[in-house]
Amino acid sequence: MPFDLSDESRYDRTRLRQWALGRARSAGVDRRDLLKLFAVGAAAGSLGAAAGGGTASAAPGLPPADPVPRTVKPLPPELFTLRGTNAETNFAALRGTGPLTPVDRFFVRNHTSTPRIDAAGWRLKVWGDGLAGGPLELSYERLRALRPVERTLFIECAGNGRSFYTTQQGQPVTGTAWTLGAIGVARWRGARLSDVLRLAGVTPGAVDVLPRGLDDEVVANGVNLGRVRRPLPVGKALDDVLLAYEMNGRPLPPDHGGPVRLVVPDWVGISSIKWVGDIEVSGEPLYSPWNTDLYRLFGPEHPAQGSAPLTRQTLKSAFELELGATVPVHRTRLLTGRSWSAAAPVTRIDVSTDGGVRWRRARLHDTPRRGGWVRWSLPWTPRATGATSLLARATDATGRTQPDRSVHNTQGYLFDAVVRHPVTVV
Ligand SMILES: Nc1nc2c(c(=O)[nH]1)N[C@H]1C(S)=C(S)[C@@H](COP(=O)(O)O)O[C@H]1N2
Ligand SMILES: [Mo]
Repeated sequence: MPFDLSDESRYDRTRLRQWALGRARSAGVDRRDLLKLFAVGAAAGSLGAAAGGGTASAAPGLPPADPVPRTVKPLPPELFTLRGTNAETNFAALRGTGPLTPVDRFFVRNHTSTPRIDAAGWRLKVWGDGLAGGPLELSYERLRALRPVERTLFIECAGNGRSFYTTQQGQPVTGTAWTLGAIGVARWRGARLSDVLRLAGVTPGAVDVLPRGLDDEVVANGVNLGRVRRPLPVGKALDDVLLAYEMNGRPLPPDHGGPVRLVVPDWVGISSIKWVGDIEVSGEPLYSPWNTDLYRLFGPEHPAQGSAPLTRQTLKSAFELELGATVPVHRTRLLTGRSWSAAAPVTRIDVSTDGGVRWRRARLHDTPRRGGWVRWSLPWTPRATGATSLLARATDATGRTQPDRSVHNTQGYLFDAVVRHPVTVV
């Protein structure tokens, strides 16, 4: 292998250099189109909103209709908050549920809409110049016949918590205005991507692996970005990535990528391509909009040409309570919540019920484990009426603690600061 791209910081540096030199090949989108798109995107405000509604056409002369989620499962308002083509899990609806997010309340992030794909007719095609031979085609049955693995892992959108850049830090960002519910934890069962790549004859010269979804092409501001796809460095692809066909013990449901999706542990949600139809294995670096202009960090606090493509998620905490909840004074209630980190198990959660003056340690309800979250609780008896903020601050086994402020980026990714959760005591 020319570079060891399994080392994330090494990967970042290598890729940055390749961008600077303009060496990475554009996978299907003209570079000038992308530049045009992002010029338009900046003027129009949010690419996230535009990309979401891009395929919904309106009558000539009329503004496009507001996009809505087009899912198979119902999205009742008790469980979800709808945001464009997406549905955010209401954290309050997780109260009393176990360590896995039930499928009926797992968030949905769709660039367009959920396709219906029949498992019996589905094929996975693995192809490209990073293979020793010709393409490999696998049926659902053949994939299921490979050695299965099961893992409990979260999938979290890179933009989870984005709205707090604006509401808490006063900073503008583009994209879906998630609060903290663009995350879910599930038990995934599937084949190892590494087994499939070896079966396909991956060579030592392979550099990037590009899975592509079978959902509709994404059109944003009149530019067709093609199907959703984002290259993975071959080191990650051969390490711990799953081709999942079950979620929480049942066949993978349509809204979460059924019949088969990638699950890329710890990495930003966009890596975990749903409804995967083909995988290109390339001997040279690959581009897609999702690793060039999207899912990188831009802004004054980042390198002039932007950061390297995002890899790992960050560290967060959320209360299982509505934002702006009303709670009765002098009555003891059990505050509950969840914390998670992509770097290491979360080992400690400190909670403040007075806007951050005093802190108490919460009780953990799960054994801290990498890739999952821990549930925690703390009793609280409000003593005075009025507005206050609840804060939860997680620390993981690497010693990393949620900061008071997140470093801003224009697209609002990787929010990691302690959220000030407003409540009113009456
Ligand atoms: N094919 C395809 N894969 C996709 C997406 C998509 O729109 N199409 N969205 C991505 C994003 S941005 C996220 S955060 C996760 C969301 O997974 P979920 O909808 O199962 O929660 O899927 C990723 N995989
Ligand atoms: Mo995402």
